[in-house]
Amino acid sequence: MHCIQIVDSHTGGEPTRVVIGGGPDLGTGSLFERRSRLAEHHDWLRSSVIGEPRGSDVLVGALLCDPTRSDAAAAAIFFNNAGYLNMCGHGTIGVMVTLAHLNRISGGRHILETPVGIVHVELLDEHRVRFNNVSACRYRHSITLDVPESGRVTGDIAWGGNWFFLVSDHRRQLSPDRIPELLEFARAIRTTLQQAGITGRDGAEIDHIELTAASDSDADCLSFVLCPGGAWDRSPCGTGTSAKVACLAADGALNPGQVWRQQSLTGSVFQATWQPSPETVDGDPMIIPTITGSAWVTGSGELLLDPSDPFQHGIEI
Ligand code: PYC
Repeated sequence: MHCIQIVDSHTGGEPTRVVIGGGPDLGTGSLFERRSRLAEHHDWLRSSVIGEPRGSDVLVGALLCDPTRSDAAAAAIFFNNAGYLNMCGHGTIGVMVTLAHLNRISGGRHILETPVGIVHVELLDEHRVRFNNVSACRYRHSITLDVPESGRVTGDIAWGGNWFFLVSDHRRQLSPDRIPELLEFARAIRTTLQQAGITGRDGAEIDHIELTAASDSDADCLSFVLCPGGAWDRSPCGTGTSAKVACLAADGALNPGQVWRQQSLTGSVFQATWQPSPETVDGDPMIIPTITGSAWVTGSGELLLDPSDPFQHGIEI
């Protein structure tokens, strides 16, 4: 029997399952290299932890790894039902609250390593976390798409730690009773992007679709994010909020330091600000988004992988 030790949490309703023991030995090297090793040789961990019957399409996993930097509190590789994420904002908040729950960190500033770079994080209290995300930018402005059976939409392509297509002219109500329709629409947008060969920089797949609308609460924006594996993000999506802020910054619609509050369909809110980044990409300016949100630990325990169980590594159909 193989045992995997986990701690579960949710950030604004979006679950994170942190693997704290029982994972494979990924050897040494950068986190990016270790993520490739995990994907190529040990994908059973992802499918066992996230797949049914133990997990669900909504769940995001985070494998805790030894950091390469001596000043980093931890390193994490994020994954979901479809594969491996570059960065995960709600997951970062979940990892930090989990580390605090385990008494591995105390309040204050910490460094978290991710496969796409260093994230500076501050544990504000038992539940609240603020982090400076990896540098973000808008890549393309006002791309027009003809989405079969849905009509014409215009959106921006932006990097917020993952690739996003952000649409605000969708003529749809963002409300919980419309979720099946929103999922279908967002999936159709993603398929249209793929069929048209529209990508992020260097041909990167745009695997997150973000629909935004004005909020009737005190938030600045309501958002609905389709994740790569087909689920919608119950949180406002940390990388999605970063991508949105990068577009606002590029439009001159949000000043450095000005607060932006983005709300998900569950009602949870992330607060964001931005500052200029010293990094540029192909001569384009980048920003550093700062995201604040809260997480709660919901459980801890062991997953048991019994070699006699035909679904010990999850159901793969
Ligand atoms: O918070 O960045 C995020 C995220 C990505 C996918 C699910 N959540």
